[in-house]
Amino acid sequence: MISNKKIYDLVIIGAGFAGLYSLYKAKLAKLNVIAIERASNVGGTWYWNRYPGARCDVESMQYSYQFSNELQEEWEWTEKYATQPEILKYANHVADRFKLRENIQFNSEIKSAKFNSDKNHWELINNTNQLIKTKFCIMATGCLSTLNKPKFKNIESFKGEIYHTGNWPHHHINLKNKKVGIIGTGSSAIQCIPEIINEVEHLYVFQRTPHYTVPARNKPLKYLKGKTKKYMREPVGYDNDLFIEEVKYNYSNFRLKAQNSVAAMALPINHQSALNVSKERRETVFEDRWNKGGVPFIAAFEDLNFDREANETAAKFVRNKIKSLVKDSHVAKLLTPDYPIGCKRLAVDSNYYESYNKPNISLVDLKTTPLEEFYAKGINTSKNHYELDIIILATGFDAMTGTLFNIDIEGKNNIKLKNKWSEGPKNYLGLASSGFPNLFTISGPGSPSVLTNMIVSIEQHVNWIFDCIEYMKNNNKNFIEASLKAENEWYKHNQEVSIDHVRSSCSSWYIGANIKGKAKNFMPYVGGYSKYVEKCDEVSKNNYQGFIFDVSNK
Ligand code: N01
Repeated sequence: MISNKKIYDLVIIGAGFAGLYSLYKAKLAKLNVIAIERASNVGGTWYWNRYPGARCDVESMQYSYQFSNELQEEWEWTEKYATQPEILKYANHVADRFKLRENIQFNSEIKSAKFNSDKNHWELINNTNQLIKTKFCIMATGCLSTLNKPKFKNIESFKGEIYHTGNWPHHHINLKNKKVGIIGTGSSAIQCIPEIINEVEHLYVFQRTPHYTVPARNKPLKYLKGKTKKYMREPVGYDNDLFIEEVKYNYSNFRLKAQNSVAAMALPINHQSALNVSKERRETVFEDRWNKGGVPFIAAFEDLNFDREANETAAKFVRNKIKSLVKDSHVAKLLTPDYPIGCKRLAVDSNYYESYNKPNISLVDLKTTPLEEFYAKGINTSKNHYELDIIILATGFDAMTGTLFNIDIEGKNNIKLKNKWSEGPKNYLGLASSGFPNLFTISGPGSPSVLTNMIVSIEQHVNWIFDCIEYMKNNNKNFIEASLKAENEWYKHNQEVSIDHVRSSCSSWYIGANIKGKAKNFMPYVGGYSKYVEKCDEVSKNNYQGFIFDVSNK
């Protein structure tokens, strides 16, 4: 399908949610477009992350596109939090409904993208050495799409099976009667452990740092299905009692609430300070949020993300919950984090802590007994040998920049993106980087991205990019890139807003701390989604202030 003769108007790299919507917009704009996808089908992160228990922790009624009213009216989610298979089915439905597949080249991985300054276009090369030329390039490559595979000593000597949660096989993995080890206790492991514990003979959880998690309280969604509607209530977000028809009836208002929020998500926010209420009141609020479930726990009080003392009240509440839920007090202690809650991304679970009360689970504390090496039959820590049939790496991702760096991206004057960003990802609004004309990143570092409901953020980015391309067409502009000044200021602002935020108060993938040798900078924009959108809109209204058009490409 790829043509190496023509020069495309646009090449989109990736066919996850960002790639699919970009493709939809490109076809609407009648651009000569192709999307290149390394997988054999659409879905991006939901194509790869098919480990047992994988599901989204943003409500399905919000974790879905809003660009097509018909689409959001006709699609029927079945659970409050959709499972990975259901989300993948949705991505496939979108691809079919809008006839997007005809413009996607599957099983094709872009290896390099170089700007040809003589010919003024991008030249991309894929894994089969095909050359693709294009005027514009959209990196819809995802933020969590390159695996973090730590170099464990002697890993190759292990004779059993090894799987990574982020690249789970498409076939069924039989865990019955198997001794299984799982390394890592982040969101992926927290979802996976309660699922596989019921199957395995024994599960060894190798934990370096405990993670905070709150119960999801997932449930099937309720449909009126022709039953008489008593009244149509206004959805706040994360309401447990609403019928789907009520949400759909009020969908535009509901979506507006997300648009005006910090995390692009409608959820109940309490504007009180945790420190300005009585201890009893505070506990009641936390208890209520804990019982309702999900990420609104961290919005129980307005200052949990900014004030360490306020944060500590929420952290203490969860620590007490761990103590009450996990029967073995030593295990409970090991599972208890000592850093601020919400620093590492708050996980949402179904029976995670309860899993540790089962007889066939052992928690291995890597802090006191470090993992030394793999061997033919399993894992050696400094204290024990663990004989295992299967090892699951739930060790996360080289987030936000990993996939961009895996592609050899070279802009004007032979500048490589990897070199330019060696001390941290510098760009303007997370959308474009100086020296890389007509190359856009979707939900890249420098944008709210992973701190928000990703689908809302993706749609906002894609809309902005296509408005920009339209503006360029109408104003006879051929090239756009961020100005160095604007990108330096944005980067500075990005770092400033993160300094006092709880998210930058511990070591996490947000700051690249999980990857050896990676620059330590807070990558996503933590200033809030609605403020960010205001800034993007202001920039476009002011003829793309901070961007420069048609400067020499040499
Ligand atoms: O990865 P993580 P994840 N030796 O990086 C440990 C999204 N997501 O895949 O904390 C031993 O959070 C590491 O330990 P430590 C979500 O945004 C969303 O779980 O570095 N252990 C940690 O425990 C999430 O934040 C959903 O000390 C090692 C774990 O591996 C992001 O994906 C569901 C190690 C990695 O945790 C990543 O989550 C799932 C080593 N050498 C994921 N290296 C939704 O619900 C790493 N670890 C939407």
